[in-house]
Amino acid sequence: MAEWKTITTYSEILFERMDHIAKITINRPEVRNAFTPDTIQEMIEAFTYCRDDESIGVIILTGQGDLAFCSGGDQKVRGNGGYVGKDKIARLNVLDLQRLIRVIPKPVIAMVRGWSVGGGNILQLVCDLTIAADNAQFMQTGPKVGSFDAGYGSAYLARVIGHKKAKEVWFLCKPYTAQEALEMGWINKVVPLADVEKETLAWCQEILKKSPTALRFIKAAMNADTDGLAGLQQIAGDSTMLFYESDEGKEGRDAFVEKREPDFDKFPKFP
Ligand code: S0N
Repeated sequence: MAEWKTITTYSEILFERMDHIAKITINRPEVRNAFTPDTIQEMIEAFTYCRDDESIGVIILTGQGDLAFCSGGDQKVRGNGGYVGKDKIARLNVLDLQRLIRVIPKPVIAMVRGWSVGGGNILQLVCDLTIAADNAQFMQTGPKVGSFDAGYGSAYLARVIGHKKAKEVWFLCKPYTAQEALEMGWINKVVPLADVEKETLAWCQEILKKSPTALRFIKAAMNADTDGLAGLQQIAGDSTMLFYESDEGKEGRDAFVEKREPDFDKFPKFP
């Protein structure tokens, strides 16, 4: 088994790395890795670290133990306007985390063992890829427990598995096996429970051999198709980043700083 090293110690998640791979583990197995606003805040901090660290190329999101990836929002801390953490403010900050996973310009892989339920299953959905153990089960419970995700959890789910299936998932609230989820295109691969981390790491190693800029643009392009102007903003920002690195981009900056007219004539006008 791989040697993981702690990056930062948190109270509700584990945050580790191995070379260029980061792993974020929801660490509340006693409640099937249900999340509180504090769990989410810790995950936001860990994902932000991964985004900023140039040496991290791929991120794994998982849950502690074999019984659950995540069982969604912790119903025992659900207040009247959201989930209540240490600061006593009712929040739905999992929505901020969903956006962060979408915009982080590096592949994020959900590694699912056991239950993937409710808001936890939406986190799995918004990850770029999902590798599941053969004991994984996928389920939405919102209409049973008085909640729903009408954003990525519904509209994006319909894009991924189709409208009829997405409605079935939400209207019936029944569990689907890993094999059924695979057949729906909800996840990428099913492997025996004992092999799930080995397989996930093998996918990470393959991804790490690829051009990070190419991966960044592919992820942004696929998200732009579903995220409207926010998706366009992401891919436009990525293009600006590349342009800033070019001699043509630098000429504009340098001319301003040197108080002279820019000389853009020397740059090719490609067809
Ligand atoms: C996960 C299930 C199927 C596991 O069943 P199993 O293995 O039989 O275990 P249990 O005995 O049921 O559970 C073991 C212990 O864990 C506690 N527990 C489990 N899940 C939760 C939970 N979500 N919150 C709090 N505690 C949980 C059990 O209570 C038990 O502890 P004890 O023995 O002490 O009672 C099964 O447990 C299950 O069905 N769990 C509930 C799943 C669920 O309904 N989740 C919530 C769904 N809703 C959301 O997630 C909303 C998310 C959200 O925040 C949101 C907000 C706005 C917009 C979008 C979203 C979004 O969806 O993302």
